[in-house]
Amino acid sequence: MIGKAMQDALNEQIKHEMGSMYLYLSMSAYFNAEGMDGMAHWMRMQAMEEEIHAMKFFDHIKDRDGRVILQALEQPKSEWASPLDAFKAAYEHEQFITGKINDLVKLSREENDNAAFSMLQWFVEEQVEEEASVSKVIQMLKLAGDNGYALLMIDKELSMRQPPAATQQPAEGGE
Ligand code: OFO
Repeated sequence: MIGKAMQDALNEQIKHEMGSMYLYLSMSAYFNAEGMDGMAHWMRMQAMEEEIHAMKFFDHIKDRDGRVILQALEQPKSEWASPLDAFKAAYEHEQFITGKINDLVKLSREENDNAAFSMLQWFVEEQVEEEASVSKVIQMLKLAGDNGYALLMIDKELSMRQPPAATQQPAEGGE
């Protein structure tokens, strides 16, 4: 069974992951409004990935006979100055989330919670990828600058992003 301190911390992390989902969905809506449908698609795929992250924490609590308590989400920002500004904000947000994952790893060590520690290693790796993928887009946007044609090329490339693989979970009790 999961301990109270870890349960509370993971419930908090569900909020952060759903907060990420909400933020990226808001960025997706912003890009749609700006006519950047490829960037909007990229952010929508990212939002789907964040929901999967939240559900990994949800299932970890559930599978260890803990209790999931969902928390209120804040209204995300809805406007950014430019595509670069939005992706920079996404990068900063991912650094914030990396800090939260590191805090959870620290707690798992303090609590001698090997199950949580093991589960969190996936997130440690994932955060490296999360930061790298946003950073790559920032680099491209910096190179493009105000060049409209280059921005449209980036938009086209980001429209190719595939949906996350783990979008299907087996039904409760089934395989
Ligand atoms: Fe869940 O990794 Fe981004 O926030």
